[in-house]
Amino acid sequence: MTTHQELQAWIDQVAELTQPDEVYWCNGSAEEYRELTDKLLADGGFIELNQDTHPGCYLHRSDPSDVARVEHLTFVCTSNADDAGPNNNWMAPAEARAKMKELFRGCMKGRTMYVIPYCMGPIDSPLSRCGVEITDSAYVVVNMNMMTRMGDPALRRIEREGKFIKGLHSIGELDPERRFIMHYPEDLEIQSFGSGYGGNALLGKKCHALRIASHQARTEGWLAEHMLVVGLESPEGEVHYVAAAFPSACGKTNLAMMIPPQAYQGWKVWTLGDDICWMRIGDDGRMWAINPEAGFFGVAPGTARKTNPNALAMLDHDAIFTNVAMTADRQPWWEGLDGREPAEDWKGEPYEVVNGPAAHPNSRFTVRMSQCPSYSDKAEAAEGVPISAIIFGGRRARLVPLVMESESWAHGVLMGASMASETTAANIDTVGVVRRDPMAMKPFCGYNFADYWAHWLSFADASDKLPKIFHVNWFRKDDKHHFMWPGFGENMRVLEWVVRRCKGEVACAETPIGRLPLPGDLRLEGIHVPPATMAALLDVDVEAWKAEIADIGEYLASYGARRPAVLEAERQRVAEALDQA
Ligand code: OXD
Ligand code: MN
Repeated sequence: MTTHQELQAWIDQVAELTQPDEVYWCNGSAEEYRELTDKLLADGGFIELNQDTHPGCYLHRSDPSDVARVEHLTFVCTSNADDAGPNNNWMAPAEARAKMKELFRGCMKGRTMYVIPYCMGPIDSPLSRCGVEITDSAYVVVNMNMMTRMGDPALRRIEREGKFIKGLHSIGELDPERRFIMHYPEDLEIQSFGSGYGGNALLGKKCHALRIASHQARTEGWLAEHMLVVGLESPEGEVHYVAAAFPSACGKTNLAMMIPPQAYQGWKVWTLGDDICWMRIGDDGRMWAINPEAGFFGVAPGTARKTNPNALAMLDHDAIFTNVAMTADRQPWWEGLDGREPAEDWKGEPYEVVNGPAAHPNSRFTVRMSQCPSYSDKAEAAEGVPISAIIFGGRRARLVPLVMESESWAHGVLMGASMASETTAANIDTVGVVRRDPMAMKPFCGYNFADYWAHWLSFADASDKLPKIFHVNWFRKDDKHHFMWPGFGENMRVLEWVVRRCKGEVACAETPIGRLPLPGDLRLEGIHVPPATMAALLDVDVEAWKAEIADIGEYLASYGARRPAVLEAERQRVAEALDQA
């Protein structure tokens, strides 16, 4: 089925090992999508939702033990354990391969083996990279159809280029005891067994576009990041593109589809991606980015008219829902959605409050990016978009100001490397536990974080037109545990300051921890944030920051001798500035 000998040999070898009834090469056509949907409807893999209110929408209920990524069963298998680093689970490649071979042996008997050639990124972009996923799940194929550019055009590119990432997936028996997600970055290969859930099974996403791609990016001189990408268009029609990294549960999808508030009449926010960004320095010295994905695999609960009207608008046709609840008239439902009532919960039981949430908290929607009302016309651009600013952020009830700009690229890398988020404790009286999640890549960096920071730092000398780096915190709370900043669309006010800084239009306050807005430079008309609250949001508590910087020092030191000296020197520079403040 292909002129690519290595690919054909691999397919033959996998078929011999896994023993499927048939091998099917996916072409990515609309007809194929319809046939697979019919098959899923016939065998119970899909439940038809109300086709009058939600044409082309289907519900998939996963095994109740298979509803999330499994970090403890996810391994990076490098020849040398130190290359995977303390940030990853490691297994020797030979041991991992032997273990997986036994799991895969005969696992596709009675099943179809689907071969999915796919391209991460616009099909004609030099920044894109291709892969082939082999899977025994039709649910995976239809999801990959929305999430990637898959089928014949991708296969032609693979045949032309020669190089592709090998991903082998089987749902196995969905037994949590026989479940592993293995990555072999040195061989550009992924093996996943025993899960049908998104991040474990749609191998183009976290496995390829982050874990393997981060390794590939290091060897090829680019960056594969866990970042959303948006375009911010001013009333004058000038667009600035921003890439932003936040750990889970910090509103990345909402920010990616933000609608500017009333006071920002004439401004537009354009969505390019909500999860992953690949960037490289272009011939002009600027950083150019693409979103390798073609769809959204978003968390459904909390998606509401108030938080994300654009997401709601794209979810009433041609979408796959996984583990959401259903109304009596078979419309999808999740917590936060008003105007409808759940009748069946995510397990298919009659909904009872005592059984917990109706939709699983990690229930998802899969939808093509082009269905988003704020979809950018640059999302398919082969050259990508030029990035003006990189934003890091976390959920911090205390200490971290609403926004700050780094002094330099190295300082920005320190801001990213020391990023942290608080666990969202059920008891609002407990300050959440602060967990470091550098660049929001803790579960996704396919190699040693120390080497990853060194790779980030290496860009400093590569160009004098790099994006400016910022850090934001939408989640500060006052003594009464109320959020101090309104968030959501109002974050536009912070983004405007970021853009104005990039354009050199506005001055700033120099502080030991970075550059902060001067009073009055954040536009506040139309919202009520009292001056004392605003001052607190932009305050630098020197003593508390000394403790934070010491804690960051301990964290970086846990990476031992591989921790880049430049990063530690930068940390000491900030520590000394605090001592002198
Ligand atoms: C995701 C995640 O699913 O980051 O995107 O966990
Ligand atoms: Mn993510």
